[in-house]
Amino acid sequence: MDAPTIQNKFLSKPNELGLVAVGFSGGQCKPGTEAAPMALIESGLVDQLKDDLKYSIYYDGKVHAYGELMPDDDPDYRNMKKPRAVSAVTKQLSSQVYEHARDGRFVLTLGGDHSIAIGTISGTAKAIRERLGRDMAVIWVDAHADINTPETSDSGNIHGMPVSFLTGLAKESEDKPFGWLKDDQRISVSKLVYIGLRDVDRGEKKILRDHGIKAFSMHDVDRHGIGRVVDMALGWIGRDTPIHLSFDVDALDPMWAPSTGTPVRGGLTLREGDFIAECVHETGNLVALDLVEVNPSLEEHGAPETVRAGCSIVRCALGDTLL
Ligand SMILES: [Mn+2]
Repeated sequence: MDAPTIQNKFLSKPNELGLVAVGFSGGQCKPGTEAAPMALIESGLVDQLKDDLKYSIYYDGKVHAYGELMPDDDPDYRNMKKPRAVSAVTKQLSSQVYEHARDGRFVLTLGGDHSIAIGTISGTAKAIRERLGRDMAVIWVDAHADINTPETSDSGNIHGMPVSFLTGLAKESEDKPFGWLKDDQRISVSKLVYIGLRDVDRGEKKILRDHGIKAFSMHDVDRHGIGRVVDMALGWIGRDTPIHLSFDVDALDPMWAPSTGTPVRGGLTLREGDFIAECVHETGNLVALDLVEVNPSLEEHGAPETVRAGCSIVRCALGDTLL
């Protein structure tokens, strides 16, 4: 492997990579995703990014569990489970990601469950606004839309709600959980595009329709093929827009990524997942990537398949090529 040849349009230090390892699983109920960052790193991911793809890695060497931020008491609020814990973690993560992005580096965040995207995307969006004076787009690759408001959610698990907070469909006053999230940290629903959806709640379908949010489900992947779908997704957000890619490993079919908390059959192949990441890299517009919902405890022998799939997605998004 060699250093990427694609010129990045929006990073001032494109060969620098800020890595944030988030060992937090409080946005849902199954323990295990907090172990994913270490499993990914131990499988050699960071060494590959450094030695093969020639990135300078900026990493504090820690998997952050944010134990010091956990409240003693965290009763449900607006139907949300662990609202104060998730709010405190994502607020802290937002500033960690912001610091890397403000310095003009790429930011890679290894989760953790998908609630952490409230932190990562808010951090990148704010930094990109400050550095470049422009809005960022988000490509959300997932089996689920994760756009429930607290009120439309059946489960109350916040990993099903991050997009509603990030787009401002759900808001809170200053003194309440997620009240820290401000408009300069949010994204527009018109700059959001989904790929891979196949398990969308009824309330979420209404939200997607009512706000005209662009979404490519597995039906669209079947109809058009992944190549056309990625073209259409990139066309929708515009060819000259910074992109934050938030990749939930459950977008992949459980055949390729079985170790995840909410697997849904009928998903992307590993090649289709890699292809999305490759194409987004090729735009030269990618400024940040999340890889979330790998759960090593749900597969015997520490989830080798799912960890390998996750590593592959990350390498592709960072410029690895087949030839
Ligand atoms: Mn998700």
